[in-house]
Amino acid sequence: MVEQTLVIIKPDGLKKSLTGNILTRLSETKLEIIGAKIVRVSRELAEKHYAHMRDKPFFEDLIKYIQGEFHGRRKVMALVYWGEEAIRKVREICGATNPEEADPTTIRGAYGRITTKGVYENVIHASRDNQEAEREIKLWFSPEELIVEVYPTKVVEEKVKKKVWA
Ligand code: IDP
Ligand code: MG
Repeated sequence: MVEQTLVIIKPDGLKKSLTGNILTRLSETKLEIIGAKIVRVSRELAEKHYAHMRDKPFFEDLIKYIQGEFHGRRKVMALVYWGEEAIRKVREICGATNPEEADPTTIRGAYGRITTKGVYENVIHASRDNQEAEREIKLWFSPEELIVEVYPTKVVEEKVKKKVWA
């Protein structure tokens, strides 16, 4: 089945100059990138992204981590990969959530670490299933930012102030 999945290269990945390595690993999947951008993650976006983790004891650290507060880099790279079995293929290359348990040949196994404070700095996020992918892609990307219309869209008329090039 053709699917789409959200990938986020987390602030530790960017700080450690791993972007190239990670994209190279992901290119082994032969999937297509249909959207990509650098994002400064707001508290609101972070909380929505990790809404399912709200009750975890490490929730605050998780929010700080994705916002880049531990790395002095307030940015992440967000990508949408598209193609046959995209979700499984990307999750496989990412490896297990706990970087110490992740297979060393996976992205998390090779580059992740657990800090002495207990934060899993696992370098990359990837959607777990179709439902999560849809929720996350719609949260991080607008339809115009993707070159494939992966979910139904509608046209609305909106009067909004926006910044344009001067
Ligand atoms: P996933 O990223 O492999 O899908 P989730 O369970 O969705 O794993 O957790 C989201 C993120 O929360 C993980 O990527 C990791 O950064 C962090 N996390 C998950 N479990 C733990 C934990 O037990 N301790 C510390 N951080 C955790
Ligand atoms: Mg997850």
